[in-house]
Amino acid sequence: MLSVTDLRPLDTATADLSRIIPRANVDVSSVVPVVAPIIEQVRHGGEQTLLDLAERFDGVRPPALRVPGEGLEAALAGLDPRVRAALEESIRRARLVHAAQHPQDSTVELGEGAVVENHWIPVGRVGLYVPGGRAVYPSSVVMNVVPAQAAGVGSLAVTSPPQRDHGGLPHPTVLAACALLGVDEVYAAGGAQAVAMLAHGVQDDDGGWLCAPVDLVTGPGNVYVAAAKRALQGVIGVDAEAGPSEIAVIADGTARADWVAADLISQSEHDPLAASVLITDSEDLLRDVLAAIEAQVPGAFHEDQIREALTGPQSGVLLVRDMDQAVEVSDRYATEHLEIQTRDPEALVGRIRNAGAVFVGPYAPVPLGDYSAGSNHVLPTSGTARHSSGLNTVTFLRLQQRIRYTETGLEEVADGIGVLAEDERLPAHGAAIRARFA
Ligand code: HSO
Ligand code: ZN
Repeated sequence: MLSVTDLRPLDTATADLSRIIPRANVDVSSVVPVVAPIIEQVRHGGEQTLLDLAERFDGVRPPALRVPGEGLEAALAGLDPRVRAALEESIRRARLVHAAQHPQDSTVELGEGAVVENHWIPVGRVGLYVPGGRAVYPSSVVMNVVPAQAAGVGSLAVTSPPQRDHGGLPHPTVLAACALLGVDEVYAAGGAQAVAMLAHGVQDDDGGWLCAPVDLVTGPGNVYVAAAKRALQGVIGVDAEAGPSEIAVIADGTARADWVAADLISQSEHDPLAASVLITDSEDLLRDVLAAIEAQVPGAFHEDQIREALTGPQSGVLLVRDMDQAVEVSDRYATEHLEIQTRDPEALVGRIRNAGAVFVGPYAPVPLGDYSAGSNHVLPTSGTARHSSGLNTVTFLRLQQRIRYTETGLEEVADGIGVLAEDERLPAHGAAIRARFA
């Protein structure tokens, strides 16, 4: 099912790999003009506008935009106890990992009377988007809410598409996860309209806020959600774009072919555009993985979607000379998830620079991170791991510097500032310093 590209003869250090490395053709910018009128509509509309849009795009009219407290409690009461226990364990692990990500404030003394402090301050109000179209992801509630709470965000709104089968409310397990996490502000809105709602807010008839505007919107979504986040960037902050799932596996001849196949298939069930890439130096493993895929896919729950994803241009096998070339290619690909299934994974892991998350060894498959490792599953896709991180506690913090200088401290650098200000032809800058010593 996977196509094979032989990179062994290629000098991958210098070659242009952009056409060789498998990649989905998702063009978010082309969708921005499609979502622009929806954003405008929401900006000038109210609750009814959002309910109209839900009816049009989600095929159901929610009873109200905001899910009432009783709706959250009922969802939690109706939650399967096994699901509840599993969610609680995911939350417990994620809280431990995300608490450890909180940076320390610091104070730096640069001389007598010269101090700069670094303070980490939580974002005031955030909006968390939880998808609910092709699939419903209560696990994404955990992955969005936990880092925001670990950062100390005071005001937090979750929005998720209304479900036809659930009377126009978001999925009950999504609601139950919100309740478990202590989130009581939940909206039945999805798509571009939900992002617009969070960015511009929604007023009631008396001019009060039904949904107050947020400062930052995070969370994965489809291409319309991504386009709306792009269009509204500036009005709000946004996290890195998380597109269709990607998995790359670096494996050698010692890897278990059936496990590698299972992991590649696991992410392909998310989306027909999901990417599964095997990077290997072993023709034997390659043959065995392809055979294992052929054996495992027939009868799979999402068989059609898996086939489409595995045969798409975004998926494939890259045959490399050795593990050095594997690392080089993997870094250029900059995958969302990277698994290392080799004889000595530790020898490679420190050399990987570009990957949203690295799963080390045969007992750390990607679905572990999707649910219960404690790590976050909202990760950068489409090569953006070169410059961006997955969702984490720092996503919800801002660094504020406090500058405390006394007369003595300022005097010490006054001449230097005057010289630099002259050099930049900004004499008023120098004058503001000199005035204090006149
Ligand atoms: N693998 C997805 C996250 C997820 N998996 C949620 C299962 N549920 C992110 O790429
Ligand atoms: Zn997944």
